Amino acid sequence: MLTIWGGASSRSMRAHWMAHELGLDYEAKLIGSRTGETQTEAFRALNPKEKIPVLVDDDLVLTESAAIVTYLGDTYGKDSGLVPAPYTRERALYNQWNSFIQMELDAHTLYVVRKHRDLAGLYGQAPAAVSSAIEGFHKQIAVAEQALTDSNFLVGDHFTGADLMMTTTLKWAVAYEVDLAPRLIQYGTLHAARPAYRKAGRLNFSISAGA
Ligand SMILES: N[C@@H](CCC(=O)N[C@@H](CS)C(=O)NCC(=O)O)C(=O)O
Repeated sequence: MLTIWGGASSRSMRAHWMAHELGLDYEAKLIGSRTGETQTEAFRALNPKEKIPVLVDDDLVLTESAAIVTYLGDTYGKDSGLVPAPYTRERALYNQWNSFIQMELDAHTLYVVRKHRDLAGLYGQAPAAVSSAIEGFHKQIAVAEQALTDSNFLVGDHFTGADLMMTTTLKWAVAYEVDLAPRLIQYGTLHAARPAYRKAGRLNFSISAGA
């Protein structure tokens, strides 16, 4: 039995979206960030980082949204094309995009805006860090825009987990009122029209994050 813990965030959306792409039967434990639910003894036993999402697959406990997306594709979607086969150039490019998204578009930039602007009450105000994070996001996302000039896909000729990761990140940027180039809006809109995105979104965002 598969379980995905977490809801109401772009990171938990990644896990739910991939599970829906694969048509997996799983239990959704929709706990929200900053609700105290990531600090319970039961949840801390799964993830002492106190963060969502978490995937539990039998005796495997996996954290980190990109790792979850890739694991689900590798394990339950070998023929789906959602995650390129290991030991291929496509897999190397897939890994490159996912590392880039996690570090350059998420942790170093959007998450800094989140912490020091939207959650300044918790993490402290840091206007200079916020403006340099937004500037950094624009610089880095321009690379993705360039790569998507003639293609709707980051890797190869079809939708993969890298497009899933990128789309959730672009939606997050829009929610933060970070301006995006029209090409990126178009790309995000295209992939967000996938039925699995819509179904996962209804589930993931059926709860609210804490204040
Ligand atoms: N690098 C991690 C980041 C996970 C993360 O920071 N999750 C936030 C929500 S988006 C969280 O769980 N915060 C805990 C809390 O605020 O209670 C991933 O991509 O999964």
